[in-house]
Amino acid sequence: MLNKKMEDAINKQLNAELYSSYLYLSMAAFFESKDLSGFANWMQVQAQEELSHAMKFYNYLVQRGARVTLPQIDEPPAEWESQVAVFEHVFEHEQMVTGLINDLVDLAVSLGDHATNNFLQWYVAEQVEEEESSSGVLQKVKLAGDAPSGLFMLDSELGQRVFNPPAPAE
Ligand code: OFO
Repeated sequence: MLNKKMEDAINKQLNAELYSSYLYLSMAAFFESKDLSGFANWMQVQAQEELSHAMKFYNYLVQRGARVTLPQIDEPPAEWESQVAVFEHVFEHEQMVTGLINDLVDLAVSLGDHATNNFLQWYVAEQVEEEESSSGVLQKVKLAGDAPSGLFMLDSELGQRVFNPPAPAE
């Protein structure tokens, strides 16, 4: 049985993961409007990943006999000044999410909830990857600048990304 504070905090994080998915889908739509379909593909995959992060929290709550709650998801922004501005936003957002995950771990530790602490370690590792991949793309987007050849090549590269769902046991 989960402590009520832990249950509420995980439900809040489930909502934050759904917001992340919504944010990245909005970024995908933004890139579609700029005819950058590879950039849009990268964001669509990112949105799918976030949905899978949300579902892991959903399934954990169910597994622990807790109640899933689904409050409203905030509306994400729809416009950015440039490609660089979008990826700066992604990197900042992921750093913020890392902070949220760390806060959840702190709560689990303070409650002596070893099972939830163990479950959250997947997210701790995932956030290292999330920050690495978003800062990696940010650097490339900065390098490409507004040069059409650089943008074209990067768009092709980002168009290759595919969604790999986490294994059910993960
Ligand atoms: Fe769920 O990791 Fe990004 O936000």
